[in-house]
Amino acid sequence: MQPPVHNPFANQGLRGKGAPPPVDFATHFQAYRDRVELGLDQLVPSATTRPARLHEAMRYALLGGGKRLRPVLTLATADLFGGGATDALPAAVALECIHTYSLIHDDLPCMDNDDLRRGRPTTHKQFDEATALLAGDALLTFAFQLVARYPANLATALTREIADAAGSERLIGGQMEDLLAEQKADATAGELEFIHLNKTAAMITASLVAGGLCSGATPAQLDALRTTGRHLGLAFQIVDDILDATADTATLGKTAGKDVKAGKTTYVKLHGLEASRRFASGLTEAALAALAPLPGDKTFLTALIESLAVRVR
Ligand code: GRG
Repeated sequence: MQPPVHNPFANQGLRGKGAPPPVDFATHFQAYRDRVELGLDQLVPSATTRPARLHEAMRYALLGGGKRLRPVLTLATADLFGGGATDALPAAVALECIHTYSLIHDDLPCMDNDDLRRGRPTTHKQFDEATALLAGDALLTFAFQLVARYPANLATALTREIADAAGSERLIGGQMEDLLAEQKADATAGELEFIHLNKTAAMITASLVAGGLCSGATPAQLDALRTTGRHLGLAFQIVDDILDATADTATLGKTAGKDVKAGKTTYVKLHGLEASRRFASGLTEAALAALAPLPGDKTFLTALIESLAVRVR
């Protein structure tokens, strides 16, 4: 029998019915992040679970920093619809597990071959390639073990949404086209949009929709979340391209300037810095417009979406 969905946060005040206390954005964001960190720590198997080396590597990759954007989007969206009896935390943790698996695999020598992630050695540098590969596989699989603990209808809906986002036509498909695009001198704007919509926006969209599903959002509200995610995801990736071209490695916690060095087609290469900044700003506005008709207090989500357009890492 599956263990019930555990909620270690029942008395922390940021979930369930009732408006969150009127706190400033940074405090609110940190409170969500603290819930995510605790959820990751408690829900993911301990480092001593056999085989310890595998679980150590999973936890090394997961618990070593990161903005936690996707799980925070899930929790904040669930709260938008009033939270309720279902805890969105396991879904949020599942999304971070899949995101982290994709980072581990992206950093491998056969893909981006990177030494630095989240300000620390990449998982294959800290452990070894085979362990990193397996840790990524295990995180992807664990995400669905977590989702399977929800009641059947919700588990099915979450599985469909998250598996679609992470699958061969979205996250993995975007990564495949990204690798193929690297082999030619110039990708077109259309190819670039396909890559970013799938490699980046799909998981961001699934994070929003998962929060809506946990809180019983209607099909129309889920559609609004999908539109928000599409615009937000594209804006996020354009800002990522801008940061790769303009920020330094220490600030980013990952190798800066890689796209330029690899001659990779990015928004910055195709359109220039100024136009890229305008695109990111226009897409941020579009994300906010799609969010606007949804019920609930949107102060936090609005501020989060706005903050991503001006982020520095
Ligand atoms: C290997 C299937 C597979 C996919 C890899 C995640 C990814 C796809 C590639 C990493 C490179 C990249 C630029 C991806 C686009 C999405 C993105 C900007 C990821 C980084 O997300 P952040 O900034 O990272 O939220 P943190 O570390 O803060 O969680």
